[in-house]
Amino acid sequence: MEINPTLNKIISHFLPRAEAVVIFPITDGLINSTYSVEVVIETQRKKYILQKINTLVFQNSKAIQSNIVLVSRFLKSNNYPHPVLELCETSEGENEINFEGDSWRMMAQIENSYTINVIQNPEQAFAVGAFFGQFYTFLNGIELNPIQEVLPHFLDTKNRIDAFQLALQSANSDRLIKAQEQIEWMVKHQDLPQKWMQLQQQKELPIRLIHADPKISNVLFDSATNQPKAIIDWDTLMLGTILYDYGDMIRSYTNTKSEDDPDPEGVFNADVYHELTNGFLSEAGSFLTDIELQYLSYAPQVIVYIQALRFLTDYLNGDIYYQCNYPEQNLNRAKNQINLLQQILKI
Ligand code: GN1
Ligand code: MG
Repeated sequence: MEINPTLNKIISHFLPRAEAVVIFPITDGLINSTYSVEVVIETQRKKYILQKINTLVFQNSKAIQSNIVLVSRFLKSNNYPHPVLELCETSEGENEINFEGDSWRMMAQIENSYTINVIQNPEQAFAVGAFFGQFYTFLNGIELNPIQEVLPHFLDTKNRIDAFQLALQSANSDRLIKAQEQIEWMVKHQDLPQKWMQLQQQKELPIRLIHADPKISNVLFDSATNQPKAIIDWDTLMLGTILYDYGDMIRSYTNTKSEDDPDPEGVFNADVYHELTNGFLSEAGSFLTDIELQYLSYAPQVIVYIQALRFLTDYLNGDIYYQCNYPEQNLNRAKNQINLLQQILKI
């Protein structure tokens, strides 16, 4: 295999004695650029993940690596029974390098595993819900102060709504026309996140360490047992309400279609909704407080609404945030989220 010389140079900063033998891109993520790398070190073959961090999104990327190291250490020292992320270090002890203006990092690949983009059945939803519940149970004791803020305003709903309003004002007429139906739907339902914003402003929900991107493609499954094996993509580890994560799990796992499929037919799996919730509560139910339980079913509505708003905003802005493979992908993503939300609102 022809190895890209630039990637090879970057790899050599982390693994000076390794020879890269196989490199291919992994295109699931919407933000960073990711590669699977197989190297030979002396006679041993080993697999890694190499990533170029999107520094337009993650302006303080060093904070990400610092959080990952803290959380990995904490989980290991508390005997968390699953693999954690292990970042590579350069000879200077850095977990990230700057190469020609870009930030790169590498980590060991968690082998004998695979990812999926759609949950296969309600039992699997229960298993993943419980797996995340266990992750939060272990994270419960971590000291929150040293966790750095990676994405200011990420959870700030008002900020998302303001960004949408701005996009409406600056979008070109072609996109405004194509997205008219979705814009109208979002505006008509603008009261939906109001209570959530009030809870945020009044700081009523407990602050915990959350993953903030628990979508299904961020779970590795074991190739032998087909059970959840590891949670990946810790870039958005941050302090916030656990209801955000629960809502995002419902958003991602109940969706029977890919995130850019605009077809409303059968988009929502209600059995997955219930089993995911049962699985999550089987582990996290013991520490959730009354107010968290009170707003549990409200969270998915808000999180899906906000995700639809984010995709629509990016479409109106000309696709500057999410990676797109074809022109109307962000609009299709927004349609998919709205279709899903229409069903979630009937629950
Ligand atoms: C982005 O690219 P990925 O999988 O890390 C986004 C999430 C969205 C998700 C939607 C930092 O996640 O917030 O929910 O796309 N991450 C960021 O698929 O914006
Ligand atoms: Mg992510």
